Amino acid sequence: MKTLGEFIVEKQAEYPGATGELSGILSSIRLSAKIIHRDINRAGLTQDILGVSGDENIQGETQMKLDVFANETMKKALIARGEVAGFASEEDDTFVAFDTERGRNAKYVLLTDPLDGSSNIDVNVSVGTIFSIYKRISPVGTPVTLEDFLQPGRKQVAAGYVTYGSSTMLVYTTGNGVNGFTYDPSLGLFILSHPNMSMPKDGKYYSINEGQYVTFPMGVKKFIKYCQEDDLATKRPYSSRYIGSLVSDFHRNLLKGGIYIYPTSTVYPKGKLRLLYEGNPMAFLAEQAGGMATDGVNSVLDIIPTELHQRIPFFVGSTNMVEKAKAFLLEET
Ligand code: AHM
Ligand code: MG
Repeated sequence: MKTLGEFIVEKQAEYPGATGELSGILSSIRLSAKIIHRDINRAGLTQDILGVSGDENIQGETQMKLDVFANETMKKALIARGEVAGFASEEDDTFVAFDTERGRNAKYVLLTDPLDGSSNIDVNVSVGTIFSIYKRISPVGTPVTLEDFLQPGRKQVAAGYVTYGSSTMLVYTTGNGVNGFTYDPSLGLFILSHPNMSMPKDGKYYSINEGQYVTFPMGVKKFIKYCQEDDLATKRPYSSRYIGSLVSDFHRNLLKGGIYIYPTSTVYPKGKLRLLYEGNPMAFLAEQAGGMATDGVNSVLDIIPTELHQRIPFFVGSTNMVEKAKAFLLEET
């Protein structure tokens, strides 16, 4: 039985020059995950957690109380430990530079969607936390700048998510495979339960908000029809599964094989999901597990970001399914 803490120490020892900063960040994320887990589990018992906060985020989306709480939890855990130089979140207007001596001298920045799938909170359905870590570009010793956050996903040093589902799991990569840890609340420990996770090349699930069908581009409509057709060789029809929480849908597809899609639509002409907080970390995990992620044309990890809250169309999952979806899109252009 190996704990996340032991695993982090073991991995750090494989890099003799490592300063332990990345390990420190992962420990802060582990702590945030435990706090968010605790509060989500009690959500039905307290009005402090359920419902809307009364505010909107920069993208005009209603913030839930738990969105705000999870964002503050992540920020505080990282500030308290002084492990990162800066922080950017889906819930904040702009990035935060941790302008203390420790912050200025830190090497990494962290980006997060602190509570993904917030529409699920009030109905007791799974939600998640997503994180993405880069080495800063600006000189150590100075406050971080916007360019530190606008790096292509290919440059990520680590990325992962926490899924608060029937059990809570933390899944992450540092570019050397993907490992999953299940939380044992009685011990307060994450235990390595899913070493070297690998996404099946073919899957049986497609995850998309089909209620929005009429708003989708023709290539996506045709791919949905393809998923529904009978074919023995490819084991179609595939089953439709859509939780409405990227983390949970991705997690199922990672384990069982499948594709998650949030395309462009007449409602979201640029797509809904955010490149930096959702697209890049999930794309990094997918590729590390043998899957793939595209915006329909390019690999998500190769996109050069131009703004913090940039949105993209997102296709992620089992390689053969994503390739097939891409082919349908290409045919229609
Ligand atoms: P959020 O980060 O504000 O929760 O939004 C992202 C979520 C994804 O997790 C989920 O797959 C999608 O938005 C659901 O959107 P929709 O209700 O339009 O299908
Ligand atoms: Mg999200």
